[in-house]
Amino acid sequence: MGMTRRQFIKRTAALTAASLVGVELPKIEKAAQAADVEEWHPGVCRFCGVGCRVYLGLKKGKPVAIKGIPESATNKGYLCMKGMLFYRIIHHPERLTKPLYRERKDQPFREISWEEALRIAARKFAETVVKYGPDATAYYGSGQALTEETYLFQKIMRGGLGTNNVEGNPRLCMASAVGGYLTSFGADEPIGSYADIEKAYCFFIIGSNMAECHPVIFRRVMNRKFAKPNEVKVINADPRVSPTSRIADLHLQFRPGTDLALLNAMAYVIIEEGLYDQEFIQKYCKFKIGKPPKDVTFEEYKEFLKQYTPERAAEICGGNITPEKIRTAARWFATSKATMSLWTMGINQRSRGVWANNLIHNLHLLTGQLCKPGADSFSLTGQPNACGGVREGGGLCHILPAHRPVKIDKLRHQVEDLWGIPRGTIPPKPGYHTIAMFRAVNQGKIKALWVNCTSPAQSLPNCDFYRKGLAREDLFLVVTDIFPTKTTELANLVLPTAFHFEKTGVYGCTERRSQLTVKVVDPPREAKPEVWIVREWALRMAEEFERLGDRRRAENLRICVKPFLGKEEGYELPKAIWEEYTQKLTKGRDNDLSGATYEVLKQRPDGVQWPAPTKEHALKGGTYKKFVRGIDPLAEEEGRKLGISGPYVFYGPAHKDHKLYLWLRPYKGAAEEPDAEYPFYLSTGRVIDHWHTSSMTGRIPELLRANPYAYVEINPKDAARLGIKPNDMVEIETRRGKIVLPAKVYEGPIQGMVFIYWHDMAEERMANRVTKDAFDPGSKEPEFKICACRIRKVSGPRPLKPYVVGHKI
Ligand SMILES: Nc1nc2c(c(=O)[nH]1)N[C@H]1C(S)=C(S)[C@@H](COP(=O)(O)OP(=O)(O)OC[C@H]3O[C@@H](n4cnc5c(=O)[nH]c(N)nc54)[C@H](O)[C@@H]3O)O[C@H]1N2
Ligand SMILES: Nc1nc2c(c(=O)[nH]1)N[C@H]1C(S)=C(S)[C@@H](COP(=O)(O)OP(=O)(O)OC[C@H]3O[C@@H](n4cnc5c(=O)[nH]c(N)nc54)[C@H](O)[C@@H]3O)O[C@H]1N2
Ligand code: SF4
Ligand SMILES: [Mo]
Repeated sequence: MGMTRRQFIKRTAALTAASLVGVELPKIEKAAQAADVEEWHPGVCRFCGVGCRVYLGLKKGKPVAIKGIPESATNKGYLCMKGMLFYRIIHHPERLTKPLYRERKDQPFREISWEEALRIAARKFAETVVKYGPDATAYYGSGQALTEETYLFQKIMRGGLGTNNVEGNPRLCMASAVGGYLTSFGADEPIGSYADIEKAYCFFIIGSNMAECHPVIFRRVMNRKFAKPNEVKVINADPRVSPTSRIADLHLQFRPGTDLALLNAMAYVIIEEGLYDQEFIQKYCKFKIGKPPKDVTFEEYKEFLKQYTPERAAEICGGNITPEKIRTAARWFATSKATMSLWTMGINQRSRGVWANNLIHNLHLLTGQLCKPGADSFSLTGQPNACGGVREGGGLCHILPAHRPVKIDKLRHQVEDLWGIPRGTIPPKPGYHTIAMFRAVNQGKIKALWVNCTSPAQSLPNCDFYRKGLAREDLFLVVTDIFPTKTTELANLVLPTAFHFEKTGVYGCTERRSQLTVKVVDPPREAKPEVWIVREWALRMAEEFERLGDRRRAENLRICVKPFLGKEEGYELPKAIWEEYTQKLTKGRDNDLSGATYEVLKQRPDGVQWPAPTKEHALKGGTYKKFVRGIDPLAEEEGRKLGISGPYVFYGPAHKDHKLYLWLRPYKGAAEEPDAEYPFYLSTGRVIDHWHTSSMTGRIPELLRANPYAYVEINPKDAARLGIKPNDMVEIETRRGKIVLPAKVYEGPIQGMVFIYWHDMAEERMANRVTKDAFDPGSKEPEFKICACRIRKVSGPRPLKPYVVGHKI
């Protein structure tokens, strides 16, 4: 018997909802069974920072399905559609499979051999160093590269060439979270784990659309809420109603950027109503202001907060914010048995991103909602390996591997000694941060740039401006990717790389967890793992430096690659790199992973959470909660050494006094606020089925179909005023440029704000052609979330052509 119409609607609704919250769709599960999978191989998902564990299913050696691993600590078997479908990328017909080269950017590419390609890259980089100095070269990498890849690239740039021009897209993403953790806790990365979700009683979700961007973790939050609907409270703070808001008991909707006032007002209420934890504050906290930081007293902090009474904050915030809502949020936060904050780009991608992070941490410090089960100030990481590879592996211009600031002599010398290169090789000055790096490209100061596993031509704010620099004829641009992109369009040399499961390596997800994915299929044709590419490039650079008379660099390069010579690239080479990084570099640091060898990671497929200083501790899974004695071996050791009593020891490397800092941070608006000329806030973000530039998800029909092109979300009141109806074409104009997209009219964004997703690769809809490249002065993270625009209805047909499939180089 067929379905009745009602049953059909119900089922369709259930499937749509399922896709939004990351439930395994029964249809796809059946497809996997129907595919007659012969072998299942464990690994981790290629996409977001949740770090779901997956099995890749092979039939006759070909990938045919992916399913979740039920006993996994991260995803408990659940996956979202992106996770289920990324096996399609493995043998995708549009993969790059041959090195491509052109001398000039106005020429067509021609296929060349690997030997030629490596020689050209080596010669161009070596000549640039000799002629213009090492800082005329740069590496720009990714939170999606494996840890082994980021580590080796930065080792060659720093130890071999002698430059700290090592950056990556986590600057666009996590830098403000890093800044927040370092200044508040003295140590990067969250204290707790996902396991806290099932123990939390209040979720404070701010500036995060978890339902679409961390769907499987959102599912765990949702399960927790539904299991105890009255006891567990969910607060969602976002200028936009998003799919995440659906489970909120309280939705706080305000003008973009004003959450700094909201957070201070919550602190005000917590103090005024006596909801703070005096003992926790006295024992563990200090109050700080300014730069350089000055100590202040609790009384001074109270005085400072008087500017942010709930009444005053409600005025600043606008939207649906009332003093009573602020009080309710503060009470729930402070009085719940355990409160967990979760945030992402709505907080980080702001010109006051670090401050916003500090203000969230403040609430946890005031209330002691930290370190106990279910309580944590937990930043969600976007990319699968932004934490493991870039934050920990030394992938930013100011940090060396294992959380060592470049400018601290002792730590820099440690790295030089461990690598066996002369002291003084790594310069003490940090390199260019991302925006500075691409500005330097525009100014012709960088002459040779290697872009790996990211597409800055599309993902940088104000990208038209930076594409001018990337297009310069005097810039030699190498791009390693698996597909043609907006960035390969501007390259001289395009090198095809192996994809996930076509190579071996580790991803470290949001909760300090490192998980190994072992190679199970060969890369297509001539595509190669990056670790092989870097090693071979470095060896040839050594020869070039020799030829150019720079013996010192030739020698340093040889020393840097020596431990990796002769190793087979599919497994032995990454293993040797991981061993060097963990055994030598992380040993004795707060992210000690020396117990987590490949053997251990294979025995513990769930991976290991650092600190894991011994094999024994690693085999137990590592550390679920940092700083807690009895759980964290480093807390135990530090506590004993320093004679600190009590349950917690805050040994964060950046705070020598073992204290946590509460910061006095005022409300400040965005770098570009709406005005008479550009009266709307423009914000940009994501949808569930696409990934960033959509170079990958745009090539998977099931994912593309739901969102074939970007649209602009407009509040119905604004739309009515401007005569805009659903699906009308709307021009968005900022001081940078114009794009045209179809309208989606609904009660999502607050009045006066429009929101677009930035995945679309079509020139006429590319979001970053209009965003602003203002950045946080502390973290240098760009303010993707806020700029000013004007909008108007324009005539013209809807775009019916999806944007990626068929995109050729
Ligand atoms: N499906 C999918 N998932 C992904 C990704 C993807 O591309 N696609 N990318 C991954 C990566 S790298 C990242 S960084 C994460 C991003 O994950 P999220 O940060 O959750 O996603 P976004 O859509 O960028 O922005 C989140 C929210 O910030 C809100 N926001 C805008 N301005 C403000 C403000 O002033 N204050 C507050 N409080 N909120 C504001 C927006 O309304 C939006 O709902 O997602 C990861 N997961
Ligand atoms: N307007 C706006 N812009 C934003 C943001 C926003 O919210 N709004 N968010 C920012 C954030 S948080 C982020 S993280 C960035 C992300 O921006 P990008 O990093 O530029 O975007 P991706 O599409 O993830 O790029 C990854 C590239 O790596 C390639 N690739 C995949 N697998 C491999 C591999 O194994 N090896 C190599 N070498 N390449 C591979 C893919 O084909 C793709 O081209 O964008 C930022 N840009
Ligand atoms: S939630 Fe993230 S890690 Fe999990 S399957 Fe989806 S994209 Fe992959
Ligand atoms: Mo990100």
